[in-house]
Amino acid sequence: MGKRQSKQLKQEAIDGLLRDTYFTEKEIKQWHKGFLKDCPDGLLTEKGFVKIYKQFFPQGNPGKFASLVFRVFDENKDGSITFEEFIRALSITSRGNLDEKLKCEPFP
Ligand SMILES: [Ca+2]
Repeated sequence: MGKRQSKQLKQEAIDGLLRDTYFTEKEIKQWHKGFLKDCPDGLLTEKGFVKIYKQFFPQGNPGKFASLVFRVFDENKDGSITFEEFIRALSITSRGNLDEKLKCEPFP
């Protein structure tokens, strides 16, 4: 058993994300809450990612595309996506229509 990592989002992590993305602090915290709900370990696997991605893009069959996007999200190529990697990628891929998505509450 490894040592238990804090699931709390550190203020410095939030500050970094505020700098690198267009999300507000409130949005980041909201996403973090939803992220931990789907990924209690704080790490998103490819399988979990495909599941979330399908919630975003329910039309069509995004399975294969999601796998591709997962590799882009996984910046350091360690096979899992951290919350910070997730938010950075989300900021890039969903720019422009995030408002609508947030209104739909992607993590009910
Ligand atoms: Ca990673």
